[in-house]
This record gives sequence, C-alpha cells and structure tokens, in this order.
Amino acid sequence: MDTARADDPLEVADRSARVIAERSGIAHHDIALVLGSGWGGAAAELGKAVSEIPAEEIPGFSAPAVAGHGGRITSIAVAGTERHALVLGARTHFYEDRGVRAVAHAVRTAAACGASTVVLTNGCGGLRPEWAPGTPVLISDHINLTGASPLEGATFVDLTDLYSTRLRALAREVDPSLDEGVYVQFRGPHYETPAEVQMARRMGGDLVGMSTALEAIAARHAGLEILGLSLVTNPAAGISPTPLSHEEVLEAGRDAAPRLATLLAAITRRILED
Ligand code: 8IG
Repeated sequence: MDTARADDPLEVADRSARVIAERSGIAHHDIALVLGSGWGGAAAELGKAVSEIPAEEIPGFSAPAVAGHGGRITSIAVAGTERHALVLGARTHFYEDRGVRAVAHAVRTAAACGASTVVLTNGCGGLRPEWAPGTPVLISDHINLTGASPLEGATFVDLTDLYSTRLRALAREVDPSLDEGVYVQFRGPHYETPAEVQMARRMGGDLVGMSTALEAIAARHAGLEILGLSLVTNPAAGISPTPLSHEEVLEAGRDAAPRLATLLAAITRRILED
C-alpha cells in the first residue's frame, strides 16, 4: 500500500466520498450542509432522506464528542428539485484535539462528493444585545483567534469574500430580516471571559464561537462556495448579567428549531435553483 497517499487528507476525503456514494446510492451531491449546535433538526424540511449513515462508519469521521451534536451523514433528495443535499451532522471541533485534519475532513468530503456549495451552521454567542437567543445571523466574515490553520505547508489561499456575497444575497431574498455579523472563532472549549468578549467586539466581532472559521478556510481551499449561518444561542459572556450554560444553548436550539428548519430548506432550494 502506498502510505504517502493513504496519509494525504484529500485522499482520505476521496475515500470517504466513495463510501458515501456506494452506501447512499447517490453518486453526486450538489450541496452540503454542516449542522452545528441548535441546527440538529434543521434539515427536516429539506426533503426525503434517502440514506443515513453513522459518521463513524465512514473513513475520517469519528463518533460525536458532545451531547447535542448529531453524528449522522444523511443524503436528502431536495423536494421540488432533482438535486441531492449531503447533511453532515458530524463536526469535529478544534478543541477536541484530534488535529486540524479531523476539523477539515467534513468539508473536504463534501467537496469530494461533488458539492459546489457548503452551508456551515453553528450555535454561538452573540455580542449584540438586540440578538435574543434563537436569532439566526448570516456570517459576513470571520476573525480566526485559534492560532491555527486547517491547511498544511505553504498553502496560500485568498480569503476575500470567504462568506460569499452572492449566497448571502440569496439568503436575504428568502428572509430579508436576516442580520449579518463577523464571527470570531476562539479555541474553546471554555467560553470567553467578559474581557475577551469586549476584545472581540473592539476587533469588529459580532459573534463568538468555536467551529466555523477553520472549516470555512478548508472549504475555500477545497473550492467550495460558502454560506455561514449562526444561531445566537446565548448572549456572549458579560453581554447579559446571567452566566452561560450548555443547557441554555440546547434550549435555545430546541425553541428555534421550527423556524430554522423552514429557513434552511428555503435557502437551500433558493441556492439550488440559482
Ligand atoms: I452554542 O458564547 C455557543 N458556542 N466561543 N462562545 C463561544 N462559543 C459558543 C458560545 C459562546 N455559545
């Protein structure tokens, strides 16, 4: 066996894509969605699930580390279209210490499955007091404070318009009330201190989270057009007087679920018909 090839992250993603194509019977997926905290049920209105595979049965994926984070890879025949969506309910966070290859694997697999677009969703803290828990926000740009990159070696990738202006406009056609904000990724897994939240705000941030920036970089490198959607599940530390809890995060997700499912289905259909 050629170990150099087996070790190449793009080769692993190709192997994952072949397993997904074989087991789902869908040779080509048109769009991929990565579902983060609070978005678990958000694919419900997309269409009919034609295949559901536990993530750990696909090369490069592992069982979910956090309660409330999905763990299945689903192929959906998008209602009213001839297209297929790949829904990735399995995300590896940088804070899990499985390395940046594990973080990037889902979006690399999406590209290898044929997708030209990826919708990255997350649950995050909000820096604007007017964003109540349960508010979805379009990501306009990011600040990566992890100190890491998902790319290896001298891989110079342009990140101008990383969160596609075109896709954001389509999303706002679907829901003109959607606000936009700059997503600041911290390493986690702890939440920020109030002082760190103020730092993020002065830097130009509107949202704080632990996932999407690194995935977006890897997705751009893989050639995907990116739409980023955050669900504000909690005011960031110090923005509201009450302390943060994972329970609050899960509850905001549950309450927002019906609206998110409708929104995500409508945006996905709009992207596919463009
Ligand atoms: I859900 O307040 C969720 N994820 N960094 N800060 C960070 N990540 C989060 C938060 C938050 N809420």
